[in-house]
Amino acid sequence: MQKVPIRGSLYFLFFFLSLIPASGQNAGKKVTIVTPVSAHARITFGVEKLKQALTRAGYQTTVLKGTSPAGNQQIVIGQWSDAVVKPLASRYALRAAPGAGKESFTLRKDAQKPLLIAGFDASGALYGCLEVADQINKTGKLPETIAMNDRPEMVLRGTAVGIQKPVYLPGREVYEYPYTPETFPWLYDKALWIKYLDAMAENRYNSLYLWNGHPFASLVRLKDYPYAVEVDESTFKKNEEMFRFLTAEADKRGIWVIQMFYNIIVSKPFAEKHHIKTQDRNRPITPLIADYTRKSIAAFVQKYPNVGLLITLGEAMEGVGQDDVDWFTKTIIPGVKDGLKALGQTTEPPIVLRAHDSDAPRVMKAAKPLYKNLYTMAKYNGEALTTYTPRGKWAELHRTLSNIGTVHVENVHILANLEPFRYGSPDFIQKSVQAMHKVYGANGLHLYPQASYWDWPYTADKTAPRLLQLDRDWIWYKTWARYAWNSERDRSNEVTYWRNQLASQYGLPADKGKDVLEAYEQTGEISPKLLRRYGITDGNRQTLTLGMLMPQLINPFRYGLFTLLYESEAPEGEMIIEYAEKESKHEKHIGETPVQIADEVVEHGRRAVAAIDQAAGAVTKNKDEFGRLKNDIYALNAMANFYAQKARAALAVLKFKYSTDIRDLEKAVPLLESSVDHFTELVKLTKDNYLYANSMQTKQRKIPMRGVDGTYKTWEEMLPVYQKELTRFRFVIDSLKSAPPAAAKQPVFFRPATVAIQSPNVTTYSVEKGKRVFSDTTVAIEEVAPELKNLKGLQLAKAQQQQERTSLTFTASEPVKLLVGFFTEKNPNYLPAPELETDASANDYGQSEIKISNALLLKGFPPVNVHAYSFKAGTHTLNLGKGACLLLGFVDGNQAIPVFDAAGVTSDTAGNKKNIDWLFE
Ligand code: GTR
Repeated sequence: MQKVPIRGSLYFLFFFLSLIPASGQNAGKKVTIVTPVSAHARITFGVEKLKQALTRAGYQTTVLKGTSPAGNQQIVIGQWSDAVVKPLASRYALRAAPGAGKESFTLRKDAQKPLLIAGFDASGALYGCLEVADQINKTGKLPETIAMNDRPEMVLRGTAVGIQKPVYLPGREVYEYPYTPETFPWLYDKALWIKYLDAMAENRYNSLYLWNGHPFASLVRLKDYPYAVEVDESTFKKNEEMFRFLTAEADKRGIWVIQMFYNIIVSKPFAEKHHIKTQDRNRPITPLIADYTRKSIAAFVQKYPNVGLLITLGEAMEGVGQDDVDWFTKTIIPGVKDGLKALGQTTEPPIVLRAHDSDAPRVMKAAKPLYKNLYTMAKYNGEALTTYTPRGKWAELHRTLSNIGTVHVENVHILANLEPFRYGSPDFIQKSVQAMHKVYGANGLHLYPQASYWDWPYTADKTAPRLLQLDRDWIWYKTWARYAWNSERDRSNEVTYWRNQLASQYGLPADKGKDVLEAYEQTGEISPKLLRRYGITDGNRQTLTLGMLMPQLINPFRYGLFTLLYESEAPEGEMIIEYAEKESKHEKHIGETPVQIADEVVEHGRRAVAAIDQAAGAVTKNKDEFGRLKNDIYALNAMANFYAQKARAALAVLKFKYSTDIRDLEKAVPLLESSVDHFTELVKLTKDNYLYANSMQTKQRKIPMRGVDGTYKTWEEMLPVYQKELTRFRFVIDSLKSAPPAAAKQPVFFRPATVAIQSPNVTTYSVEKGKRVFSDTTVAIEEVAPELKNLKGLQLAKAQQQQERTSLTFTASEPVKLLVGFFTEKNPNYLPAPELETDASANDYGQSEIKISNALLLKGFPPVNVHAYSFKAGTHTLNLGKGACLLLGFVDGNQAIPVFDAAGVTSDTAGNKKNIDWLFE
């Protein structure tokens, strides 16, 4: 797999196809298919598909191997270099077209002459066969004449399947899912795999990525670490059999299987034996885990030499840094090479490096001299679909990776803002693929399921039996594949193409097919626009379709706003808070505004509903599914209206923040009421139709509500929260009107807890104005939220924190919470705050959310946000990363830590000047 020098779009040198109208008169007509003597499995597979199409059209087929063609009802199939192909190719005066490359093919038939299907390679010949089979299926007969060259634009066109679950397994951490029939019955379902692989081939996908934390201990046994295997003997055998079956069937269809894994995770029995954790975000590389991993990879490559590897250096490994480089170049690549050496093989399997939570350009620089078959991958729009005009820092990273000279693959990752509704806007997707090429310089696609990634193979629809994603989301797979093959297709032809697809799907006349397309394309704008203009994050800690709380709209920084969403994954524009601030200062607005988006999404919803209603009466096929699609369109319309009204209410409320005029608040009331009405409608539409909104049902889920124990995953559960917000808001307005603003709320002081600290040796300080926070500088507290005043902070050396990770070992006789202060600036000198976008373990101690924003000010430092880490009674070692942070002391574990913004209490310089969240909570 190498980079193809010329793009497919340029390669459409000529294409014409003339077809005599289908006569239905093929019965009894004989066709001979001629293939090379020893044809590649892909060619045999292509021939099989072609034969099926011919038989369906009434032809009698015979397959001959290696015989020269005679007579016109012949199809000759092979690679350009095959002996069977050469004579016919020279009869047509054809050879591989200039620039023809991997996976390319040529079809040629003149009237009364044989049909030639010539591939650059076995995949090309396979795609040639599939193309002819498609033509026969469409027209009911073999074309009389044909002249066509084609090849894909993108080098890698892949889909992902998560061998993961919506919840953690008992006693396990994130991503730790051994391959067993109990956990993944579908993984051993061969018929399901065949169905999936056939659909992939139909869409010309050529790579299948399997995602898992640590697959090796389910698939290989190591001489030096036999105890690391984490499945029983019979499961181990089943896994070997399943993997062999899958890779062989994939290969027939021109598909590479690529196994993904996270670093550094070790198997549970291995961890237990060596008294280490299975994963530890802040663990440095040790010789033991390096040796174990290297040997695991070597054994895997030796056993499955045709399987590629997708590497995630981030997540379970110490953040961005030299460790990433070392791990990739000294453990992973040598592991692959050891495996090849043991096999006596030199063909390097592909290694794809993810730019996730690691400095991929730096790692690639070190790795390129060591290994040839390298690729890079980065998320297209984070864990969402937001824009086809990506820009900023994130686009820079993609371009840097594309410019390395290896192929860069675009990862359409979890679609956290689309779940669980149907999505299939050809227009949005075509433009996105164009952006992948033009803005990012990429030449590969890696596509996640459209929804329910963590719940593969099922969708979230409440049906019995449950629907398969593969069936329900056919249009998702088809659109991306179509444009990955060729993104420069003419829009008006595309409208015709999709109109016909949808008409045939639902047994509709063409014009009604166009209505369905319109409904898809109108709704296709709603979730992307909403997230990029109102959202907190592009990550899957936010479920957009469940709505957002008012404080999340008016004070997004409190919720760990992921600013990259606005800076890189949205067109230039303004957030709700920026818009309001500019309004108050009478400044000019720039780019896409929240007000504009509120109007636009309502209009998209209106048009989508009108379009789907127009088609509804004419549906003759797949009626149940059409009903569900229609319901989704209605749901998206309700959601668009909910957000529009709530955003308008938020702007009115923010106006009050600047004007302090209660009339501004009163204007927000009917808007907020209306948003709750639309949400009530959304509840009605989803209650009997969906099991959940989001497939990740773990503690990483944060927005709109915490997802502890699988709660707050339906609209029904969210409605009372929005109703309560409204009730509170009305009440506060009444109180403001009837009485002057109440005296400031009395702070609730934290109750300090006593623990025995084993290491390091520290002195403590009272968390009060004037006290020194570090042992090696004179920096003292300038301002602090009074709630903290009884706590005893731990004085650490700042310089040491910046050089080594901060580690604390202590014993608590009762449950405790440790309050940790993070500086609110991304800077290598400061310990990064827990970030679920790049670290799925960032909530293991319940620490991911900001408890007190702007809690503390030190001179010359950015404001400090406080997070809380919870511990049971016992002895613990907490490993934080490198960088300065404040350990502000232990609090009684039974005391609830309220979430609030101390800005204003501390100082006006603390970022978000005046807090008005109390209007709603
Ligand atoms: C995280 C996300 C995970 C996973 C991961 C990754 O931020 O929460 O679910 O998708 O990113 O990219 O591997």
